[in-house]
Amino acid sequence: MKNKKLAAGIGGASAVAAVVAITAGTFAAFTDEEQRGAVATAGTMDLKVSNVSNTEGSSFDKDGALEVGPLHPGDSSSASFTLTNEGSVAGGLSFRLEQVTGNENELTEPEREAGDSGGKGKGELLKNLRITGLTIEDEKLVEVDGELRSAGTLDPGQSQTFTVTLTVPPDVGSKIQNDSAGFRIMAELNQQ
Ligand SMILES: [Ca+2]
Ligand SMILES: [Ca+2]
Repeated sequence: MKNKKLAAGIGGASAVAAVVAITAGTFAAFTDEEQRGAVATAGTMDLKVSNVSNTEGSSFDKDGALEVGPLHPGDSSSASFTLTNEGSVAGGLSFRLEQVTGNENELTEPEREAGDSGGKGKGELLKNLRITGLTIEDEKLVEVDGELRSAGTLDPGQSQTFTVTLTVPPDVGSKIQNDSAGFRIMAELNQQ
């Protein structure tokens, strides 16, 4: 009886989960430490990332950060990837954007003419960049930083492809010209 109670307590406090950062092919999707818990209860949780691709204006670096820019006003760039539940039980999928950063980079002449003074700011792209996808519908990137977004259920063996699109509003002007922004997409599968 005692053991049963203990097991239930552990299950409630830390559900079994698999967490991965989306990264590009050659670097392979690295799996978070949290997957250690994968055998804690009946069934396993395993989340695989594949088919990672980007359109012009964005790329995944080796640390799993999606780097965006340079982009023109009105431009957009997309990244796609496929997630597969390779575990033995269904899981609730959710996404979280982490380590959202921006860079001014080297100030160009048009940026200067548009009134950009450079300095140690984070650049104007980060402030203006909008994101759609992963259950986010055209919101400012900085406003969804760190939020956990639920994306439904993934059954064992099931694959689903996701696309995230970053858009620069057409009216931002030249201040964003040489700026870049980046963030990590974390995908999490939790036993339900
Ligand atoms: Ca600036
Ligand atoms: Ca700038």
